[in-house]
Amino acid sequence: MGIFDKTPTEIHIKTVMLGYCFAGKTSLLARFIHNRFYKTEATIGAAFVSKKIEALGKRVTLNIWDTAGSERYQSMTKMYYRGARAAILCYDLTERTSFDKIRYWVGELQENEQHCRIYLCGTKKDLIDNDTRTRAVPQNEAGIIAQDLRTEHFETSSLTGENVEAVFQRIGEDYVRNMHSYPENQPKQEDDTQQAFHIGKSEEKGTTSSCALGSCFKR
Ligand SMILES: Nc1nc2c(ncn2[C@@H]2O[C@H](COP(=O)(O)OP(=O)(O)O)[C@@H](O)[C@H]2O)c(=O)[nH]1
Ligand SMILES: [Mg+2]
Repeated sequence: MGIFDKTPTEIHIKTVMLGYCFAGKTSLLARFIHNRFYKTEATIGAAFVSKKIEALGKRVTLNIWDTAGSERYQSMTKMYYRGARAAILCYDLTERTSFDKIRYWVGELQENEQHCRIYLCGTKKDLIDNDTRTRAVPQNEAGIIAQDLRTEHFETSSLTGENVEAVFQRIGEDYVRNMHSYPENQPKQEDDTQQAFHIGKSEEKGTTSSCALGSCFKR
């Protein structure tokens, strides 16, 4: 490895789960982490999980934040978004309301973290495979939104596992491919005004501490 190689030895990607409640966020995460589908209670018991994958020949750790029920209050804490490099924005393919909320979540995200890529994810595909009449969101409509927002679009099933790995794999690959464009991988400057900015930011009024994320609201 040469001195000009700025590739960090450890690659961590903060990923956040976003979307309307019951859209299937926790189930998607449970399928990815435990390769299981929990029919009645999708809780995996934590607001934060971590998994190592390989992407483009590099070991990457996905550090994934789930909402622990706080999405019901719509506005997430700034801490949730800060530093996120990927957002899995879930909507339920059989539930129109969850799809109509997409732009809301995109707005929230863009307001809070400009370096985050969005992965649009239509969940519960198995329900549609069983009965096509349950589809509430046409594929081309979701495709148009995805194009508009410059996001990837996936249709997944946490019940069968269809396409679940693919979402997380893509996150890893996109990050590795674009690694040098992120501020955390830029060469460090001693007199860093950006750092001062960040310190100021963290003391901003209304910023809630990370324990707000940990508090779990059971259904
Ligand atoms: N059939 C089916 N049901 C799902 C799927 N994903 C989630 N669900 C169900 O949808 C409900 C909400 O899922 P959950 O993961 O808790 O959504 P969250 O509120 O966004 O975290 C639960 O009853 C899940 O069992 C799926 O892929 N297929
Ligand atoms: Mg959940």
